[in-house]
Amino acid sequence: MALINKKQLEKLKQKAGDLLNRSIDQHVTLAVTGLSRSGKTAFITSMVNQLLNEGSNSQLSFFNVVHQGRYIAAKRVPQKHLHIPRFEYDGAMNALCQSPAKWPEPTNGISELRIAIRYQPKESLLKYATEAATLYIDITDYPGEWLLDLPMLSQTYEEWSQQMAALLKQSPRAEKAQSFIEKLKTFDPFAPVDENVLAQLSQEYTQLLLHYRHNLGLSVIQPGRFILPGELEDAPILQFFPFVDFDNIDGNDYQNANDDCYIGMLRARYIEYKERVIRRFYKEHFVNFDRQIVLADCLTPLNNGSESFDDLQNAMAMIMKSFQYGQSSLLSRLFSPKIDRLLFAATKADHVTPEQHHNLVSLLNKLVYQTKQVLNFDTIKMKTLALASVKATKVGKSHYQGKDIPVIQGRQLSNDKKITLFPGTVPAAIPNAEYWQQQAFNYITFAPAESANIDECLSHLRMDQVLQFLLGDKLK
Ligand SMILES: Nc1nc2c(ncn2[C@@H]2O[C@H](COP(=O)(O)OP(=O)(O)OP(=O)(O)O)[C@@H](O)[C@H]2O)c(=O)[nH]1
Ligand SMILES: [Mg+2]
Repeated sequence: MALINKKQLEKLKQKAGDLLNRSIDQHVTLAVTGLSRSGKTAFITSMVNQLLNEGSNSQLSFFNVVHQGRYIAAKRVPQKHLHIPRFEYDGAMNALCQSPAKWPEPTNGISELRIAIRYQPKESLLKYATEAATLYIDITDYPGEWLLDLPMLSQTYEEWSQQMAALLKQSPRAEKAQSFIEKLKTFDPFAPVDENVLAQLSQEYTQLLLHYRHNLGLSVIQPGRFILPGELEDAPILQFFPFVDFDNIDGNDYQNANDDCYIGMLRARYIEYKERVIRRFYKEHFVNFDRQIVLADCLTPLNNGSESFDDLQNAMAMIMKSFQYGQSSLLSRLFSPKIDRLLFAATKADHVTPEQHHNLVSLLNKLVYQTKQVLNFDTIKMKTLALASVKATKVGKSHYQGKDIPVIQGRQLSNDKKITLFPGTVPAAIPNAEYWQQQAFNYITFAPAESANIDECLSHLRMDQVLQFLLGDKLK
């Protein structure tokens, strides 16, 4: 028998190692969502930053692979889908690290980024044959507003219009909606279509939605693509609106209406939107996600008042429907259960003093689990926590009326001045009338801290717990 020399043996070992390495490479598809301004970009930037710069000022004690010294390194690799925009990590980091530091720009639509983590497997049998393994993570950023469209799939145009009309006629939406509603009352739904009129009215409806979201801080916005159109900007598929006067038209005439009259065309576009936009998103993206984090900014609606908070509550219930597998045949046909971990995070927790974090999580729990009795999450592991992706404040104590009270300190975004304050208490449950009368919460927008360095880890709250929950089991 020919003896193999040491060099050949090394080569063979290397080959075996390569083969095994390849076979234990793993993939996770992680989806990050939340309503606009909830903190998605800041979150993904921080997550990628923590992974890339681990070892340089990192604070990841609850991320086991790091804690156990098995984390080797991470790097960005080319993303999976070439037709999806790349997540702008460098732009976001540049903004956070410039002087004065800035928050990353608002984003619009879906984006993607892939990271490869090299690590030492722990109790794997393969441990003797391989030095390291790789976990690939595909991170997708998509607007939470897109999930708010899901209920439309089970509604006809008439049902949806009735529901939207009811919302538009109530406070706080009614005031601004009045002129739009009046216009629709004088509009003949059976007249031949003039595309320009449809475009004009759709534009007015979109302006209303933008006002509700950005000026009134409301969360229930349908159709979600109207305020975040992505690549569909100006496409006729986004040119429809709810007809608010169904009570005054004849049911038979409506059923028989063709696409060449307004109401027929509105119905046709609504149906097209459901098929081509909503259903397509679920088929092309949602079904492929393994893990999901839903970010919620509970503090801004708390600051805005009870109507804004009620709306967040409704929006959360609508978002939960996307994860409600196996309940209705419509949904189970649309996507088979693949997501096995679902994390809900209350963002911007550095806006409140640490002893309020417990209440913040408890409040988020109330929002998430409000419909728990009708949901079946047997196959999904869920968690809620409070985090700050990029910590902008410091915590301290202040002496006030003979007592030490906890305070936070940061630079106010609006005027760049240093401010120290006790922002108020966070209610542990859905706030009651008494809470709103006290107007107990004071939300100040802070500028990011000045000390960030491009190749160091950003300061955060609980990003390590997030990483452990979302990836820990894949890095054993
Ligand atoms: N203090 C603090 N503020 C944060 C944090 N994360 C986000 N913010 C604030 O929230 C704003 C929105 O954050 P983004 O990360 O841009 O939110 P987004 O969900 O990506 O927003 P869109 O892309 O516009 O939908 C930022 O500009 C900050 O003012 C955080 O961890 N701490
Ligand atoms: Mg963004």
